[in-house]
Amino acid sequence: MFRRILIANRGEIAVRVIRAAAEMGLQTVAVYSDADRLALHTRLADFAYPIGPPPARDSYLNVDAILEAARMSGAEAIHPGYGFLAENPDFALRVAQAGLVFIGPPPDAIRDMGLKTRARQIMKAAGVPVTPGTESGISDQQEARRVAGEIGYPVLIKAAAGGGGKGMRVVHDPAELAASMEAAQREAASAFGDPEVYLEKYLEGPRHIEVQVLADTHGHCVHVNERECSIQRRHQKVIEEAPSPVITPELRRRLGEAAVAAARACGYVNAGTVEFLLDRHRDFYFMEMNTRLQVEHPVTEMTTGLDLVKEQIRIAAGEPLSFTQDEVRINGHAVECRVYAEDPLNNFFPSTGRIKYLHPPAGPGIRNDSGIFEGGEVTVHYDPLLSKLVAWGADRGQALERMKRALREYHITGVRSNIPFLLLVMEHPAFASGDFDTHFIADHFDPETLARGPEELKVVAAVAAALAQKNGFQKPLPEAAGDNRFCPDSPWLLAGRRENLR
Ligand code: MV4
Repeated sequence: MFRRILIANRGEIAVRVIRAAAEMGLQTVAVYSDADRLALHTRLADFAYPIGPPPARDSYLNVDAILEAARMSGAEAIHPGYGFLAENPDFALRVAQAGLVFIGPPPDAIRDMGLKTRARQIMKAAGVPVTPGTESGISDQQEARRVAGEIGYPVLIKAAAGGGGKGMRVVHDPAELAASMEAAQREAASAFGDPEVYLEKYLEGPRHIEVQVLADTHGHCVHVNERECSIQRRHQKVIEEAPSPVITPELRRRLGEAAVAAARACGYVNAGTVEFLLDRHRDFYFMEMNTRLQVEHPVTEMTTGLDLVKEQIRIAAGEPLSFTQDEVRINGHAVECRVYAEDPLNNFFPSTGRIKYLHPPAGPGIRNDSGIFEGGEVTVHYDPLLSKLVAWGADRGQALERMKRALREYHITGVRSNIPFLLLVMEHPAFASGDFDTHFIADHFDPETLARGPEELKVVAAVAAALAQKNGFQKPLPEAAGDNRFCPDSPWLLAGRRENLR
């Protein structure tokens, strides 16, 4: 086992990795940009090295600075977290060339799964179901027209170097094909530096189901169940849960076997995720393989009892998996909300600023993986994720009740957050019933309606005004609604009490 590892990341995931390493008795090395001198990960690690100015390309993407910090600190391995360098095969290679261990998959697996057409070739050859479509890039209009005719409309144009929805175009009619293909190629070229696109049959209203796999260096590979990730907004996941409300034990076994076959087919080692689309007939198709620890890994941890980061570190250190497929269980249900610094009343525009007041939720069944603190700043430089709020329950109903309770407890001022929006989703009958697909948010939440704000807010504002009038304005009003630290009889606080709203 390693003695010391470096975490090439920031925010909640750097904190998450530091905690796993600390529990294993390992020393931790943080790297930080000038913007993160006082950040949580910088303070929690045993050692911390500055790696450059705030923009990620000058710091968290600066391979030379990170490798130099590893050398100076005496770290033996590097955990990349997610984002930044996590799925960069050249970084994984550089780490190995520096005589260090990359806590992640082999560079070839990262490269192969990063090329979506190559991934489809490998999966098809391994007998993993893929959506009807092409396994190589398409360059000219004639070929596109011919292939789309064979597959049958609607078809989806995807970027070969892509993923995450960029460069994607749905085509319903042959007349739209040429223009859509040019647009997709342009978008792919600017987003990925590669204009290559390919075609797939477009599945309407699929669910996004992904399977977590773990593979060691001794040839063992297991799956540790699925996550339901259909609740997303513009290809950004918002709510994830485990298990999926629609997966039966029989379907879970088949999905799991397909995921393990996918991992084996690309020579996978370490933790990875195989994403599938599930159609209305409960048929599933390989979509992508993510060669990193995922943001939503906690819902798997809460329902299996595993610590996926510790498993990653043990695998990287050459240890065999300590359990077999038969020993994997599901205990209860877990749901995760991604709490973002964005304004649901303003088309989810990112919200930056200093966090003036923070009261994170806690209590039975609640886990809040967070990288923020009171006095900390949310900047334009990094991802606007504030924290990942996870609720566990003996069943889905209890997990959802706990999540709603925790969202109502969660107070943050200084930046806007999507917490009110998350509550609206939690309270939606279609979400509660489990009957939803990847279009859920687009279908049920109109940005203009959201921008008008909830009706209750108007009632709360009217009651607050009346109470302020009645009590007189003896106390200075807090600077923002909800900031009641120094104003226990704030009209906002009083108006929020049920008895005053009756
Ligand atoms: C699809 C699809 C329907 N049919 N592929 C979106 C992100 C990228 N990873 C692939 N995506 C999709 N691929 C076929 N053949 C629908 C989507 C899709 C989607 C997938 C997962 C989660 C949310 C989504 C929202 C819209 C479209």
